[in-house]
Amino acid sequence: MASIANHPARREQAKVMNRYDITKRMLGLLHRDEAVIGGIGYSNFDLWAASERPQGRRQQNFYMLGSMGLAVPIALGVAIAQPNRKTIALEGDGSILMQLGALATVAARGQKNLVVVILDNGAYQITGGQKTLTGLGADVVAIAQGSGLTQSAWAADESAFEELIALSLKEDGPWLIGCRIDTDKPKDTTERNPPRIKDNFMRGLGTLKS
Ligand SMILES: Cc1ncc(C[n+]2csc(CCOP(=O)(O)OP(=O)(O)O)c2C)c(N)n1
Repeated sequence: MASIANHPARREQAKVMNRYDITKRMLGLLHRDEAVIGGIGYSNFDLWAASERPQGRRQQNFYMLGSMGLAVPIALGVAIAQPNRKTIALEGDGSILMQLGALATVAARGQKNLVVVILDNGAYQITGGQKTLTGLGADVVAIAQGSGLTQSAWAADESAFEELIALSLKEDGPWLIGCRIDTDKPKDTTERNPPRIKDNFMRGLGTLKS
């Protein structure tokens, strides 16, 4: 039976995967108009690149262009406002390290419809590849577990990632899935138009009618 307990809790046990590939795999598993929040950095570039979906479903994506560490807080707000919609935050390791308190907040709320995916390349890649602390011993899954997010694990490989995403969409969260990724360039660049991103997202969630 699929269970979080079958997935590793330590970063060294996770295969280094490709951000675009796993983003595409994740989108392929969405089925009920889930909202996806892409954090600053290349997380949202590859979300943009991988989101050529039919029926305008790109509109259910939000792309954070300005500040680090906001994918989880924004996703939490969406999840609270629309409790019947699963909401996924895609966040880089550098960005989540700036906002660790958000993990304990999500845990304390027990936000059932929230899934956090950490894309850990050990670098602030978009600003030049400076090293982050995850390459020096910080383990975001261990930090998440210590913050009270008991349903946290590393994706050992691509098929384990798909299994974890499917599990997180089916069962109550909150969930946190750690993914080690390489430093390949993203496949596209997110459109730099924050008002349009915001309006499209609100239309996708049904909160803006025009
Ligand atoms: C509060 C804040 N500090 C610094 C920056 C500059 N900055 C933008 S993205 C980024 C790196 C993001 O790293 P990570 O989240 O690991 O994503 P990656 O670039 O590796 O995809 C930095 C330092 C910023 N936008 N906001």
